[in-house]
Amino acid sequence: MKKVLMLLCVLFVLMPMNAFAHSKMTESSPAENATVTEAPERISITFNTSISSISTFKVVSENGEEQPVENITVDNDTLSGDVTASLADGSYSVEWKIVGEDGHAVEGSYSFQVELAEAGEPTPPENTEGEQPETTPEVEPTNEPAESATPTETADANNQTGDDEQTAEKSSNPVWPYILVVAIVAVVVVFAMRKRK
Ligand SMILES: [Cu+2]
Repeated sequence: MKKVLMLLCVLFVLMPMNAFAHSKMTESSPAENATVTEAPERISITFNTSISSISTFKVVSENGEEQPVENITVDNDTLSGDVTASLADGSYSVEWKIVGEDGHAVEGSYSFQVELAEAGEPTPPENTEGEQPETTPEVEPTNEPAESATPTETADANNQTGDDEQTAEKSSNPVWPYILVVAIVAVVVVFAMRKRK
């Protein structure tokens, strides 16, 4: 009996750390804290593990109004959905609720800003392509334009590197060792109880 107890202790100590590591968000589009100049039509959130298909999210404006999101789908580690309203300027929070690979429900949120291009600025009509003058310095060059252009780009770059990271992490951190340990513990416990009789 003592041996069995000792074995149980050893097994508990050996329990892999990933038993305690819940799924977490790694990437998103729009990116966390990003400022986008076009209303996003689609939002996607990527996690460090695959997630259950019952996972969902909602988009809430800064005054607490929930924005319509349709076609929420889960593709392995990515949760995404279509934003059917054209989001106006402001801050939005994406509140996600998922069930991770380890079966645990996890929730969290992040926010992004929408700052649409100024309404006074006319969009160049597409049919005058050939006639466009080479230089149209209508917008006074300040420091701001560069700033608003960056977030979208960095978001894309992040997404790509994030994908690589995830595949690497997934293969080196599988769930089955944890399941195996739980199975062994169960067998040992049953065995110990039988011996007691
Ligand atoms: Cu967990």
